[in-house]
Amino acid sequence: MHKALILNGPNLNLLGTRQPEVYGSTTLKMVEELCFNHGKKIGIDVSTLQSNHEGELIDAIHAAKGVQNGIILNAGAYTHTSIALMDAISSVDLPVVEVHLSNIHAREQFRHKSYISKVALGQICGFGTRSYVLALDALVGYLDGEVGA
Ligand code: CA2
Repeated sequence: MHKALILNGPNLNLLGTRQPEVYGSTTLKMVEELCFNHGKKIGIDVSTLQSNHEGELIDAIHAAKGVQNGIILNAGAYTHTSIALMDAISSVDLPVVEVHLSNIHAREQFRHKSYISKVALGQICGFGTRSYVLALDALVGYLDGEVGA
């Protein structure tokens, strides 16, 4: 059975409580449940972590090495700023699927740049909570060696 860490960054603990017009009304707990359930269906054991602290996210990426087979990462606003997170991903030999609820390319210019994309397997954005489900499918496809994944 594959193993994946779903890692969520700053402010994502507020999901479902504010700005529903941008991020929807599903809470982070509900998103995590969705991922546990979808993971069971497609053969991947899901663990979750959310942190508002860059260093904790980096520690979680380091700790995933040798334990997880991949990471689904929504780094929140650190996506657009954090060379440290990018370097952490490069330092562990793990496939990372970058996820965003919103379509960052259709939003403000400062959200168009992603440091995570430079070291990620790929990016999924704009599908709300479904972005996480699509990311799990993509990761399992990659781990199973599907052509094109
Ligand atoms: O669309 C995404 O998933 C983002 O990663 C969300 C980040 C944003 O900075 C990125 O540009 C795109 C923001 C997360 C804040 O989440 C909140 C959720 C509900 C209420 C307030 C903030």
